[in-house]
Amino acid sequence: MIKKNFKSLKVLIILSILLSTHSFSEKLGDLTRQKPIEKSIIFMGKTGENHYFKPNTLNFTTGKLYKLKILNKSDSKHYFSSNQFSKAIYTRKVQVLKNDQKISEIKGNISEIEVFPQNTVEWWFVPIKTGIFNDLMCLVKDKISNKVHADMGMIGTIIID
Ligand SMILES: [Cu+2]
Repeated sequence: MIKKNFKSLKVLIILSILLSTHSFSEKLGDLTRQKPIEKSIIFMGKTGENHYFKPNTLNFTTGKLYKLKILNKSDSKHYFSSNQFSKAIYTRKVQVLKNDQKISEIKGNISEIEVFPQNTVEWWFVPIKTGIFNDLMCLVKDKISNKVHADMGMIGTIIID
């Protein structure tokens, strides 16, 4: 009789542990209100010579909140444009900065962002889908070479795992 009670107590303990971890994993709350992980991408290059993303590969993980700083340190305007990436994330907001001060917040779905020379924009988002996206590019036309920036090297890859 005592042995049997011990056995059922064991089963009860194991069950309660399983149930508590199960309910914990279902209560992640508001994913857009986590502490953001900061990442940066810089628009580089010189009109007539080259244009590129630094780095040209970005890595993210689903379910985490990211603050991606997009900095334009070149002499031309550029686009951060990846159709596949924009469909694999949930955007919390885009913040526009001026002299390191916030001057605007944009909310809603964002498909691409253009940043003008010497300016910075922050894209706050949570990746919701995994994938390797090779369509990061800028299609602005170079005023001297007449080629689009993507053909002059401004392409990149975004990996979400
Ligand atoms: Cu460009």
